[in-house]
Amino acid sequence: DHIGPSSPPTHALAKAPVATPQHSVDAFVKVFLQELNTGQGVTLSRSTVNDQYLALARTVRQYLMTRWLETSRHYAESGSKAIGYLSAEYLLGRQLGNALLATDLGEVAEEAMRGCGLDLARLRAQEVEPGLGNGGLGRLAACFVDSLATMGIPCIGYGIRYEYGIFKQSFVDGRQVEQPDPWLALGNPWEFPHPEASVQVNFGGHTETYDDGGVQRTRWVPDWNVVGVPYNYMVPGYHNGKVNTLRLWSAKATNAFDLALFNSGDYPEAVRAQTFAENITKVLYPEDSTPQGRELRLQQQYFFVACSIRDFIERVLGPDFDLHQLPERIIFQLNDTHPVIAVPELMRILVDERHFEWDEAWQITKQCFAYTCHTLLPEALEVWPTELLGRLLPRHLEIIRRINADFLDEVRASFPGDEQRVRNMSIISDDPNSSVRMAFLATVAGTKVNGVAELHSQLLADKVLHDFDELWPEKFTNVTNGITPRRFICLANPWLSELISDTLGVGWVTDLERLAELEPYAQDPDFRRAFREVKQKAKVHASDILRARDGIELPPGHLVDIMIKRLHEYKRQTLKLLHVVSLYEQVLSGEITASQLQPRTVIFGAKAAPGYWMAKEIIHLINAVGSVINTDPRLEGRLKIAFPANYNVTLAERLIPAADLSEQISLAGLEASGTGNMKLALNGALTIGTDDGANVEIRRLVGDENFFLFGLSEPEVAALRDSGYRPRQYYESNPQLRAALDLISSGIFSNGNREAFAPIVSSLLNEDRFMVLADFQSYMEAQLRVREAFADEEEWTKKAILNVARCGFFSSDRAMGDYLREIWHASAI
Ligand code: F58
Repeated sequence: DHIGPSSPPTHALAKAPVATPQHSVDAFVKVFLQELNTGQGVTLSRSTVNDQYLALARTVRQYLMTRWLETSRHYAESGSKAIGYLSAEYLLGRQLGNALLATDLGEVAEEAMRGCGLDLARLRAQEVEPGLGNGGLGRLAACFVDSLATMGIPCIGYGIRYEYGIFKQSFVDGRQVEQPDPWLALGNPWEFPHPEASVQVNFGGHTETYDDGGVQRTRWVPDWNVVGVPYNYMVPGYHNGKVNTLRLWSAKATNAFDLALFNSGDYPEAVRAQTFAENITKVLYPEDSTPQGRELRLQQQYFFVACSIRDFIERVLGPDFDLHQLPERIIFQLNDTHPVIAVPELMRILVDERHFEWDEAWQITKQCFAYTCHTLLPEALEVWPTELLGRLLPRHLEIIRRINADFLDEVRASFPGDEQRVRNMSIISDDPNSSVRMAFLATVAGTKVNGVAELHSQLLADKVLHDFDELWPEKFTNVTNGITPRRFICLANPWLSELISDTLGVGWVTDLERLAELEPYAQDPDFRRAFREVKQKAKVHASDILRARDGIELPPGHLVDIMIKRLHEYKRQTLKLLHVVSLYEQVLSGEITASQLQPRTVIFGAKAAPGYWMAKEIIHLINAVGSVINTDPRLEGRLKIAFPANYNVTLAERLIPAADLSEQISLAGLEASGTGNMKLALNGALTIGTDDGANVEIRRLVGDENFFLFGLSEPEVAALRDSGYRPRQYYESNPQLRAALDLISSGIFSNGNREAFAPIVSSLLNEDRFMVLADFQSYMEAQLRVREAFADEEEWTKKAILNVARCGFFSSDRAMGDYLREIWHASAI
């Protein structure tokens, strides 16, 4: 079998796939009308926009189909090493535009639709984006599979087909309200279910030993199971005729499971069983950064990983494949710890099912995994209670115990007598309750462990996984994240793309370092004017979108200041807000006049985890401040807050090109990388940021003079924490800060209710875990530098152009190149 959409045909005539339709308007119209008539069962005149969108999507799909089949056949024949990207999240964004871009059908489709009396943009707007991820981690996975397809690397992305993606956010009285995201409700033309390739997944029960012709073996006797149905998605490469596969698993009840109950006459119970099974892939957990140790989540993790490994071994490689050679054919990249249960699963298959010796199985397994860590927050490191693991996956817990025992022997051999170290490094911890530390298991099993930006990788090796770095320094490496220029420049910013292509030719799209050739144009007044026109068009477009979507007006001529990311205290949306409140307070108190304000609109986009109370309070405060300052005539319309609800990939694509200023203001040492920072810089926004995550590398590349640095450095944060941080000191000694906080406490943003935001203020004054108050002064000063720089239009444009020209490094193509060389040891075929 092979890595691809279907099994190979046996009939000779069926060997070659059908031909791709012609790349012409007429051919496109023909396929479109056919899809409308025979696919949707309607005529053009009676069709709805949804009919038209679905037929259009299926039309574009036809142009990819042959390439998909060909790609998978080519990979299978080459027998080369593939990447199995294991990720519980893929935050894909809309598919249609990307497929049109990859196939270069944009203009053909536009004309074809016009010929049918339809508007392509309107049909594109009909697509509901697959929001199968929370934030950066899920979006990174989507960028990576895009790059691998574009580079012609054999890769299967494995994940979960959640029936409900990340919740829809709305605001009621300024507060976040969550609604389910039924993204599949109107039909999904981008997926191909393959129920015939379903996989059974077991849970629960116990283990037993038995005698197998004189050999003592262990087997798992599970007590319930579900079926995983694969849904294949196309991952089109850009203009290269390659289409890779993303395989997402959906849970269904097994027949045996409900039939037994059905026969017993208990029909409702049988249906309940089905619901129970299908619950596993029902919904994406909306927690970012702080995973909750919920049983269903562990079920999801094991479910998709068991399906994926079984699929690769039995369907891609086939039943005759000698698993001794497994490391030559696959490397599974663990996107954070969520898929780490794959490690004991592969051991179980090798030892219990294929009867490998333990040591040999371990040698093989260790070569098949590598681990990427995406956090530094201690509370974000996943741990599973052994009680839960043992109940759900008893055999896996036994295997983990044995891996741990062998590993601790190795630690003792390297550090004799150091039992404290042994306890610190144990995969199974007893503090406070017996639990499995998944990051440790991943580190022990992985050939490599990487962080996602230089600073983050450094801190991982020095702090979070320091003992492991001492034992195996060669395991630790860095791969700085990247973003796909196809979606985040070509699709999101057609105006900038055109300017770049007119200047450099089109090669930059797959070779982003070529943006460096733009550097001399920063000195060219004509180019700068053209560059400003690009920004202006993007602002007008964003403003049209915000008006239609949210009824928000973006005043023309404003500095567009953007903070888009999940709402989390460590990311410090409150620091941004204190800046706005302080400017307002300075006008109210007469310290400055409104006319001294640089006209500016601050755009926030952020979802809070539904259970994260403080994050939701902060959303409420942002909206409350917005509704007061946006209507206070004393500000003369020169300071605005825009907070469109339901920030998602689609909205990101609209906002990013319009940004002048990119807010990357996390407390140093806590943002692993950030990727929004890269998208914004590549679209010509200047960054105001701390020395954190990939900001460090952005600043080094663009130069200090083109970046607004502020705040404590990571070592300064650590020192301040050690010396005993007292936030109230800053409040007491900084009048501007005090006035801003007092204004919030005054009730002005809450109809006189002085208690409304007391929890936020008191948390800042009394604890301030993320040192907002310590960085306030430095942030205000950096914003003054922004104001000054923005006033000089020509100089600002130069800086913006240099940001674009110097950020080619942040392509996910480069990141994939790094993984291939340093971790995967695989290449294009
Ligand atoms: C993010 N992590 C990091 N986690 O915060 C960000 O700095 C980094 O750029 C990005 O990964 C890509 O490396 C992140 O998005 C999650 O969303 C997890 C979801 C599941 C629960 C735990 C957090």
